Amino acid sequence: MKSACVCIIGRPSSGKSSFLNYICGRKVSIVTPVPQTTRNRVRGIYNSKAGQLVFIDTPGFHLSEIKFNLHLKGLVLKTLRGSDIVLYLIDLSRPPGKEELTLMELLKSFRENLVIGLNKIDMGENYLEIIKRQILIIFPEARLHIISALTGKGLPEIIKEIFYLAPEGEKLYPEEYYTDQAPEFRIAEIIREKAIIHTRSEVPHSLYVDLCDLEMKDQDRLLWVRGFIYVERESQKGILVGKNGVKIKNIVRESEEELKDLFPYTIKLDIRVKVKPKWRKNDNLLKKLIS
Ligand SMILES: Nc1nc2c(ncn2[C@@H]2O[C@H](COP(=O)(O)OP(=O)(O)O)[C@@H](O)[C@H]2O)c(=O)[nH]1
Ligand SMILES: [Mg+2]
Repeated sequence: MKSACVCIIGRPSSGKSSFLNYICGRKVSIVTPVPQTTRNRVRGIYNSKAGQLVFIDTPGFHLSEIKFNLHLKGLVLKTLRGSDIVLYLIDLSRPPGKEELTLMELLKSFRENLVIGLNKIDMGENYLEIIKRQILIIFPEARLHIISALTGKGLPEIIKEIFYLAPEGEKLYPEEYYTDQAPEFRIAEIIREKAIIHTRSEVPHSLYVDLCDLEMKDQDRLLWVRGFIYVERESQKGILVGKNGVKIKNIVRESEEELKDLFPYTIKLDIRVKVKPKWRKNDNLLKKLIS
């Protein structure tokens, strides 16, 4: 029996959360077209006859000195150090650039336990050769896999490779688990995903969701949830609420719809939008949100 903690690392939008969801067969980590969506270490659990892999999704590795991003980067480094295996995902649809090279340098010291996934092959091979060449300079014996987290191509092979590297060990979680996240966190994340999908430019990064009240009713058939979406400015609140409250209503409706698939009980949401100026500069709040 094998068991390992696998840290998924890569630039923003390389497909880390998509990979995790495909492997777990369910949405464990939210996915949007907006880079820098993942703010936490989200664990997804994969069980098979060979053993158990606990994948840890991380925020995208992004070069930036903004306080918010420094918190995210700190979290990535901490997760890397605590893992048995590193799964490094590279986006094949974009040229590698400076950020990718910095990341490769950083991963040098993890080369013994590194598996590399060249993701989004379904979008074409434009950068495949350039990226391969660059990897082979830094990691001459790289364990390379060409994959698609969208179609599932190459995923059985990469899982096999990860098991090959995994140490012998007992399962860390019961077999029926596919994530270790509390319902409250998962509900807040689904709401955040819908809010991000419905807004653009600076709004997605300026919002966070805080649930203040969860109450089980109807003999465990209905969970009633009250909470807030916080933004930084009045103008952003206006965008999220929409004309006659249409947008926030849609966000709530779509969230409730998706939550049906994730929980065995119905979830009713009562969500208001509130302004909290400059929350992204508040260290204590960042520590709570980015963990
Ligand atoms: N075509 C294609 N799109 C993908 C693939 N993997 C991820 N994406 C898309 O890339 C975007 C970012 O994905 P996400 O998983 O959130 O990336 P993360 O920031 O690394 O977690 C989303 O729009 C995904 O649907 C893939 O294999 N093929
Ligand atoms: Mg992500």
